Amino acid sequence: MKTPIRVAVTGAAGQIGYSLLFRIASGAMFGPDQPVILQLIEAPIEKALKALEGVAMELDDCAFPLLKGVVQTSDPAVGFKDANWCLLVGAKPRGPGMERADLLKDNGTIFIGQGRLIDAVAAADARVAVVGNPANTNCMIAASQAKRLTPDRFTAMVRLDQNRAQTQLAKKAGVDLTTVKDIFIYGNHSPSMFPAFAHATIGGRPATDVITDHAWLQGPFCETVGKRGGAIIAARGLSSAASAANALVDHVRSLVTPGTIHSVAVKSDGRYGFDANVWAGMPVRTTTPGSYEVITGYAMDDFAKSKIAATNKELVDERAFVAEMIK
Ligand code: NAX
Repeated sequence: MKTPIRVAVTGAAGQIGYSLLFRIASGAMFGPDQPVILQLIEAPIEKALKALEGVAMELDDCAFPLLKGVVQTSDPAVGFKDANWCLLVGAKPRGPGMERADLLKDNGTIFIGQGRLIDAVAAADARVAVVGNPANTNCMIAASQAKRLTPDRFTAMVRLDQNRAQTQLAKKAGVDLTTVKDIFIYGNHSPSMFPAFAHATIGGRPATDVITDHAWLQGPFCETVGKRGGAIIAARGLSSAASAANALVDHVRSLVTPGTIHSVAVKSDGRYGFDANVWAGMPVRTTTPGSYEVITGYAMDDFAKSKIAATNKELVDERAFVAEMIK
């Protein structure tokens, strides 16, 4: 039996948490022979902590063979202690009439604290995956506080966008979605993101040869993927949760599986036209479990360049809003 890995999850009693924890405990994230200890962190709010108790009871009731312990806490110093993976799902939602700048600052405060604590108490091999929005900038903020853990340990999730894009291409082409490969998300996890269809393949052929309606690719396809979160809220009355949890399972599973090529928001070093030091979605190849290299060399045409410039501008603007906080 392998040594259990410790997985800290913030926002554990929230919507995404409720879909996510059972998948982790069942082995979907780290594999069928990897035991886990869940370290569940909630905001210090009575209702949230009570709900967390209920979630922990349900985890018990599943009798998952791989689940070797559950910690429930509102103290992140306890929750992140010795964690090998820190999944930062909890965040303050945007309230009615709230300005984006205020949302960025409120969440900035949370992610500064969490970044510092993770750096101080998490395991030496700790990896961090940020889901709570604005995910890219929250990730940058958390990483900015780390002295021990290098910036490559901090990733933000754009996998839900990749999964959405893959399905949309398959539906348009009328093919099984497993035949759609190499569709990567560039930039921010927001409607400005760019799903780079020109590099995708369908059944081994360029997606742009299979889908000849290029106006659809440039227009409705990009828009549908970018605004899918809003469409789900409009239909369900709640934001994406099961699909977001599933995407986080995919994000981490891909990051622990060498050879996998997938979209991850990582620290930019200026590649693909992104400003250095923003966290931007781009294609990576997992090298060793938890580590990756950015795939370089995808050529961008004028359309792609203009989309990347727009999403990069949004990331740079977000960074400007929180610049004072992360000095
Ligand atoms: P919920 O509001 O259902 O749950 C969030 C939970 O986080 C709550 O239980 C809350 O008490 C807790 N929380 C808040 N601050 C906390 C803190 N400082 N420490 C620990 N826990 C804290 O939201 P849910 O639907 O689960 O979504 C969570 C986050 O994911 C949101 O920020 C959401 O915008 C974001 N999303 C990101 C996606 C992505 O692809 N990157 C897609 C889905 C989702 O919209």
